[in-house]
Amino acid sequence: MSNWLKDNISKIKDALFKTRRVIACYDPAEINNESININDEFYNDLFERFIKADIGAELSEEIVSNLKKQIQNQKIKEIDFKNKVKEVIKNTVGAGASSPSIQHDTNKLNIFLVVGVNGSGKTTSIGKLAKRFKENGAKVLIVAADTFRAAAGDQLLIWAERAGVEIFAPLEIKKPDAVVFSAIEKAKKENYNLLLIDTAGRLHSQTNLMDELKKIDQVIVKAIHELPQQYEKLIVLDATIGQNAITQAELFSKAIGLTGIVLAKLDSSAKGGVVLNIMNKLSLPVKLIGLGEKIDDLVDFNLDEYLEGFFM
Ligand SMILES: Nc1nc2c(ncn2[C@@H]2O[C@H](COP(=O)(O)OP(=O)(O)OP(=O)(O)O)[C@@H](O)[C@H]2O)c(=O)[nH]1
Ligand SMILES: [Mg+2]
Repeated sequence: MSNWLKDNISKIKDALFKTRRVIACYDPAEINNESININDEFYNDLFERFIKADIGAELSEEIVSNLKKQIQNQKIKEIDFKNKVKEVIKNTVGAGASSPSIQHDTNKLNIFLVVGVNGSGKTTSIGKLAKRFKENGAKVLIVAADTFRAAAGDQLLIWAERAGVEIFAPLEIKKPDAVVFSAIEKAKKENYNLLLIDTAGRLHSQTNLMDELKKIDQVIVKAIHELPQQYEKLIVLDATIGQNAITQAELFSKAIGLTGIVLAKLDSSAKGGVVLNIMNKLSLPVKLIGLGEKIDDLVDFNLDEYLEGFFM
């Protein structure tokens, strides 16, 4: 196993500590060769733990019922049981589990529009992405399209400085879609190849804000339709809110059509099972997970690594 992969898994394990404590029917600190007694009570308890971790009722039921079919013995070694659960989850979640990682194409203009409700982690995730893609050779421009809140630009500036990239935050332009239009013009002129667009933390119940978002989307589609381009519409969801994340993704998806999910704050959440629920319920890939507040705390989502951190 490469060092990079080892680092990743240990980060994910740390981040999923709280969720793991909810899930584990045994002492998570000890993986041992003891046998555990599998009976109906055990399965009921497991089901409740899945629910607490926000895997969702339907999916939890399906996983438990598939487990019952596969584990005939009353007694099974803990380690074998954990491996079985991982395998069953993987098979139950199925095709939605493959999440192509997020790339920037050096021969294209790459535009990542980042949306989500207040405080979900948009600005932080943009800072993290900026650093990562800069290191991969992209010419990155962070675009401050949250023109509603005065402090939003300051916070973005701090992240741009941390990542060592440029920021576009013209004070004279008041409309978010106009900021985005100008940013694309600037990108064309100055050969930026990755725009990371930060938007206001709009409450999905506020239709005027959703309308603003639609306008931004239209401006982008119009401005880039003849360019070689990659356009990603990413929603940042807060993993600590569990099930509500699904409703949010559905609403934003309806408004602008999303291409992927960034699940932030997995480290602060005891509801990390929501990843599985999201993959099962929405046909949207979880592309990235946020594992902390620091600039390197964002990794590509990989189901195997995640399940490793979830149970081990
Ligand atoms: N622990 C942890 N905290 C995070 C993560 N991502 C973001 N945060 C914290 O969540 C809070 C909100 O993050 P922001 O990036 O400001 O959220 P936002 O969506 O831009 O918020 P608005 O602009 O107000 O809508 C900050 O305190 C971040 O440090 C993460 O992956 N883990
Ligand atoms: Mg913000």
